[in-house]
Amino acid sequence: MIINVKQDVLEAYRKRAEEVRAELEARGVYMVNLIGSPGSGKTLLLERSMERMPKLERIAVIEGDVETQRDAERLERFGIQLVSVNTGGACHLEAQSVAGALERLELDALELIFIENVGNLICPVEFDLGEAARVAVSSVPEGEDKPTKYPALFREASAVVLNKVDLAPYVPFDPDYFRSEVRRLNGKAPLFELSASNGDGLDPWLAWIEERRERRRAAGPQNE
Ligand SMILES: Nc1nc2c(ncn2[C@@H]2O[C@H](COP(=O)(O)OP(=O)(O)OP(=O)(O)O)[C@@H](O)[C@H]2O)c(=O)[nH]1
Ligand SMILES: [Mg+2]
Repeated sequence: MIINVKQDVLEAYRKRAEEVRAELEARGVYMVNLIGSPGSGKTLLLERSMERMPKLERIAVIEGDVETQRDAERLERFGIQLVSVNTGGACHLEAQSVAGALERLELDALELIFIENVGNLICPVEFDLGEAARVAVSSVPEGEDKPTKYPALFREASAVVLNKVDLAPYVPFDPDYFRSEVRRLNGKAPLFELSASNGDGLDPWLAWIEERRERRRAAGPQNE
């Protein structure tokens, strides 16, 4: 007898992701899954965003990393709810571990949850975590061809961030090519070109998040 373990496990993950999504929707909580290469600036984007976002007491971050709590430690100063998930080698998070992280959060207090996925452009893409939005984080020094070479992430994204625009004068990067490739792959996702380092271009990104947080909060039963 052949047992297709992989199929069963993936099916279990998919089911768990749907349960997570339904629970958060019912509670009026908006969850965002950040996916990008190691060093693309996911954590710095979160830091810069936390510096400007209102109602930090209603925000949580789930930090996915292969090892260490380093990224979670960088966010401690904001006093937000934080859970660090070490995958012990795996190159992505899956819905089971996110569900476990949610159990450690005080969900009733929350409106917005960010997941920083493990730095990787490939593995995390096929794992639905139950998020409401998936954000692809790319950056100038990675080169303009990342959407072309890793299309699945960009095709599925709810939004695309192009980070490190402050480095554009110093490294070869063709912004028009990047933009046209994002558009070719994904006609809907907004593209936010910004610098998490100096804060340039951050406002449209923050407005996009806040608009979604507010819409979800207003629809949530806890606020009726
Ligand atoms: N010049 C510049 N550097 C940046 C910018 N954003 C991030 N960095 C730097 O890039 C490096 C990596 O940033 P992180 O925020 O740690 O990247 P990450 O995506 O969280 O990395 P992993 O968690 O390892 O996947 C750090 O040295 C940051 O200071 C930016 O907008 N401009
Ligand atoms: Mg990080």
